[in-house]
Amino acid sequence: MSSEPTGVPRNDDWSEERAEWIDSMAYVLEQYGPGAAQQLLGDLHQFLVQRRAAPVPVLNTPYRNTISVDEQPPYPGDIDLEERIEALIRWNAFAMVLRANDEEPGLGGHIATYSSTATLFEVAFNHFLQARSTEYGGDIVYFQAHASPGIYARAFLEGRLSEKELENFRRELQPGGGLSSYPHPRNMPSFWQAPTASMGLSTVSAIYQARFARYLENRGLKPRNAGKVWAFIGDGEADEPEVLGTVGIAAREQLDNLVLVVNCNLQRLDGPVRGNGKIIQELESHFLGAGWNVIKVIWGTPWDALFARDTTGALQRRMDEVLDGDYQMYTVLGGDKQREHWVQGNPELSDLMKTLSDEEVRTIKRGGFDHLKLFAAFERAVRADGRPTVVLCKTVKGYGLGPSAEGRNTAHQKKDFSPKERAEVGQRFAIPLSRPDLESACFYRPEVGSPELAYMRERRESLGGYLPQRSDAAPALATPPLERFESLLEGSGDRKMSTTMALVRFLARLLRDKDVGQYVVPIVPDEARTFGMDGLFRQAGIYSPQGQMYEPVDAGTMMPYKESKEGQILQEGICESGALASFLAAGTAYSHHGIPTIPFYIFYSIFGFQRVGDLIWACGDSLCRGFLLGGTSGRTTLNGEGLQHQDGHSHVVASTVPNLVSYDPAFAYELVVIIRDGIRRMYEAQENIFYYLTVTNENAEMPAYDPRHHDGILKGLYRFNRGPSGLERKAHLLGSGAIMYQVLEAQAVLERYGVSADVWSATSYSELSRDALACERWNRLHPSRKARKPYVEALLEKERGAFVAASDYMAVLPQSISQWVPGGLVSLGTDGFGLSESRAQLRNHFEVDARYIAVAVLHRLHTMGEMTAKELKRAFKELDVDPEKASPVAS
Ligand SMILES: Cc1ncc(C[n+]2csc(CCOP(=O)(O)OP(=O)(O)O)c2C)c(N)n1
Ligand SMILES: [Mg+2]
Repeated sequence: MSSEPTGVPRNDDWSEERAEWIDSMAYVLEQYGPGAAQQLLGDLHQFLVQRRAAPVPVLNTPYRNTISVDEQPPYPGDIDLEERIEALIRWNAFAMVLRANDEEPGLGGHIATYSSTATLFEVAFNHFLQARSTEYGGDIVYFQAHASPGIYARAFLEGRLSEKELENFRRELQPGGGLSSYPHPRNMPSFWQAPTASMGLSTVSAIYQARFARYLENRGLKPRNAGKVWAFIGDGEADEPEVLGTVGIAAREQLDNLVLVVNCNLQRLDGPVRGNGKIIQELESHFLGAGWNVIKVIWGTPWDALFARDTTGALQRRMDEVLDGDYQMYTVLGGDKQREHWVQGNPELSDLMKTLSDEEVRTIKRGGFDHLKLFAAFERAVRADGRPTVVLCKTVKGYGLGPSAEGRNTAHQKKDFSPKERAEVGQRFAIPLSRPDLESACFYRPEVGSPELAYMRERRESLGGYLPQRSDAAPALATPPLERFESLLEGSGDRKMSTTMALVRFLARLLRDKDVGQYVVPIVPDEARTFGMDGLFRQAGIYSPQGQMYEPVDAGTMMPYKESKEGQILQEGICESGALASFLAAGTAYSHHGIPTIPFYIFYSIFGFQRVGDLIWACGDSLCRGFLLGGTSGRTTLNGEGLQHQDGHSHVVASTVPNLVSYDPAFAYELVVIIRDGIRRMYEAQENIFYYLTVTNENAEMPAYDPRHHDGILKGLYRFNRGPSGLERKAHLLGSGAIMYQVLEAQAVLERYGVSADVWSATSYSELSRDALACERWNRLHPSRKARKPYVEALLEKERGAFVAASDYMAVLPQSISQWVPGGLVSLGTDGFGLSESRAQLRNHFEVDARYIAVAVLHRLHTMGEMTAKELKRAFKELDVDPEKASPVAS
């Protein structure tokens, strides 16, 4: 393992000496074994290190299979039968994509990915992937999304999907049900375990799933009954930062329950992944560097004999130097041309390859289509001890689909197979259908009881049942009653606290709760101190599979940094993707393990939706449960941190996730009521929803809980207090989050202008507008029935006066309920980029402080004819509102 040596003598003066060294090494190897040889090399390396002459390590092994022929275990299955089964699956997968497009052109669908990865899947399905049982924890499998037709075709042969369902691939609204394009648990909740269609996310998700399984075991919530996480990904996909960016933790935490299989067909959608290089070698060095086991499956069995005769290493050298772009070319060349390119006039190579006919050269298999090689690799991977394993399998994109697809740059999207090509593919797979049936891509399933179906069934039974298969059987939890959180409900008196502080106290209490405490999983990405959560370190401990092998620097303090094997807090470091993947793992443990863990992931709110929004979308798809908590939220409430920290839009994005319920509470008791009800809905009633709540770091006196507000808090709006009586003008102020305190101040200001303003706490605009839209829809579709009334409309319809809303989020958020507010709603928000300033200055800048709220009311009253222009002008002056001030949106 060395880089290009420098200063090497040019002549061969020292060739004898070199030979002697090699001889000595050979002797040591023979006499004392490989361990001794490695030790000797290590000693030499140390010697060079001391002389500052150590070689730069290169983390690559030669371009050949990691597992040698003599290490290969015997194959436990019937390869002929497995190949026959694979051919049937390949055909049906092919037919599924073609038929969908014959019926409805433009439906899309991909066949080249599955064609490349079919044997990988089949070896895994027949011998490795295990379903959950009483004895075994069960494997969680992430399948390459674009290979889904193959998974469906297998389930069809297994009798788990009907022909009708196959016909309705990508037509999910058809009678009898259809099949989703890609793995989507939400759309096929008893089938798919995990979504994978957004590339890169499956790797980070799989890594953190594997880690979370260990967490559950270490905490005693799950028996140590094994269970692996398998992720099959593409080689092009490996360029996504979520892939290589998160592999470190897998090695650090010794996740030997994780197997990542990369289908290295050397192509992505447009063309080669690394035409000028070698993706397998590149990935090998990344993963070796990160501390993984790396198993390369490059060449098929027919090459073994050639390697055995390659005593000088000429063949290996050629394999090492040929680029992926060339290898791709070989897949489309005839045997003679391939040989020519391969040999390149080298007599040694030419001699070596003489034993193979041109046809043999052409059809010689890559490792990813060789059962023996794949079995050996997977078998080693599942035996791994102390490290995660990546298996890098060399394949061909579009394999078996004929010359118009195989290895072509256009393979990924290829669907336009002529009748002749269809028949050829069918014949290649020996499908016993008539030519017209092959041309119309009919499905084919052998008789029940046929050797193929019997074998498949026997294999799956021996592995615990069919996969993929998703379960949602988990025990329902008893929701803790509100009284358990009394101290947070009774108000803070004249002490001030923030909603973040309230949240932390709530969590501290919840962690001790007899009904749900052990299931709580606090997750934080290196921000616990920011949120004042460091007190929880000692109470709950930070999870670390190694425990704490050092004495923390703050050991003698009240809040030491306490790491522990049984620790409950997941401290993710600065990795929002990883933290969100932990949330996803903890929020789906009810499904994967039957254990209803409740994740509370608290993060800088701006680094949530816009940073890892796609993972949050995947949470929605995964039917994940739990609480996302946007900390230090509010564009003007987080003051000093500036433009890239101040979030005034996460609630707008949150409203785009259909099964996400979001709130922007102002008071501690609202937070308690909302979270408690969330636990009830998700963990007692087992609804497939999850929550997003923002909390702020502005301290304020927290009012006491009035039980009459309970339902209003949850529905999104309730009257917090009434304005003074006896005034001639009326207004209604809707406030949320920290801006509620500006609203309360504005209430007092307005009194001076003869306006009695009621204050309403708007905990959730998105819940209000979802309810209203649902009512409208129902009314539209049922014109002859008694119309339903949106909650917000029913609540406000009898009120009169000016309605003004103010929040720390974009104006569009309150605007979403305007049409159900009498006379419409004037909405003030924080549109525009944030900047560093004091809270007061920021609220002036964004025009959401008490003065601007009051002015908005007065202006609205003026347009309603209840205030003269002169009075309004005077108010502007008194409240020091500059009409020519620059707009915060543009400045
Ligand atoms: C985040 C993301 N970006 C882009 C795509 C579109 N896309 C789907 S498959 C594909 C190419 C996949 O190449 P590779 O990972 O090598 O898999 P292969 O099909 O070659 O096995 C692309 C770009 C996607 N699904 N997700
Ligand atoms: Mg690829």
